[in-house]
Amino acid sequence: MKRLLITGAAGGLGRVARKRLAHLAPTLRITDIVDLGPANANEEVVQADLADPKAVMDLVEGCDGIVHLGGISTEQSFSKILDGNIIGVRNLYEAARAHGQPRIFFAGSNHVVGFYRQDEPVDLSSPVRPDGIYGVSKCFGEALARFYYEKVGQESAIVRIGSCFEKPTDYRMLSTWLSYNDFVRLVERVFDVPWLGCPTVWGVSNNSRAWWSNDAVRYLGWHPKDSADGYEAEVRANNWPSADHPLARLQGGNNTADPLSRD
Ligand code: NAI
Ligand code: 15L
Repeated sequence: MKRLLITGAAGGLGRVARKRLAHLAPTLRITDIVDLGPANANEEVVQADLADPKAVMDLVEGCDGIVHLGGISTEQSFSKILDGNIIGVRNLYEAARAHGQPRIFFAGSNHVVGFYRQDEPVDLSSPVRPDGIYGVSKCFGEALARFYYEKVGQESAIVRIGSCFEKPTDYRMLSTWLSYNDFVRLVERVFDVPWLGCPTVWGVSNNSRAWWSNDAVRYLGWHPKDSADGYEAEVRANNWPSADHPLARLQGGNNTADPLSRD
């Protein structure tokens, strides 16, 4: 790979990607809607709105891999979600189509299935049950990725990320946590594997409380090494919900209780 594009590079995962994925290509092109500061030696820095089709065309030109982390990552107004997660994703896939179909790591979310109970088995054949407009927008992204695969052979990994933070900080994250190390290893596999196709991957570490299985994507050779288990005592001491709390009952946790977004 000669040039890797990282969108959302100013965000939580984008900062991890910027720092830890530089070995994947001699040049990183990093972008965000907000200022990213000065470029490092191996970087091209571009400030752009994903909702701007011309800007996204220019961003993707010359890239042979894309880690797509940009967009709205929480429940917010529909207009913001429309720009970042719907128009933005469509712009990205159109730009990829125009520029040689670089492989795409698409940051999807567990919130596409947020309304399942935590004791309900969920697999890749389970209907989506998004828990907010944010989750609905990630369903759109998944469907679009799949559509471009079926239609023009665009390869993408649709990664339903659980909770990718420094460490698990609540009861639910003991199931959903994805460590930064495992995230980095997954991105590496997505760009290393000879044939990717368009798999859906649960972005979750090796937590014994995890609800989801990645048996269907063993061919990726991704073996998450970290686990939330070691944090259980700390979480129990600080933040242990009652059994009827959304954090303990539903896969989407507190997002399921967010007010309905109306604008
Ligand atoms: P974040 O909110 O920290 O970063 C997202 C970045 O996208 C921000 O820097 C923001 O400025 C940028 N952005 C927003 N709208 C934009 C637009 N219209 N044009 C260009 N850039 C725009 O989110 P985080 O945690 O880094 O997540 C990265 C991706 O992974 C997001 O797509 C999120 O939905 C997804 N994800 C993250 C999870 C996590 O636990 N961190 C869990 C599930 C999914
Ligand atoms: C997500 O999709 C969000 O982007 C992140 O902020 C967390 O809420 C995460 O899911 C989670 O479910 O913990």
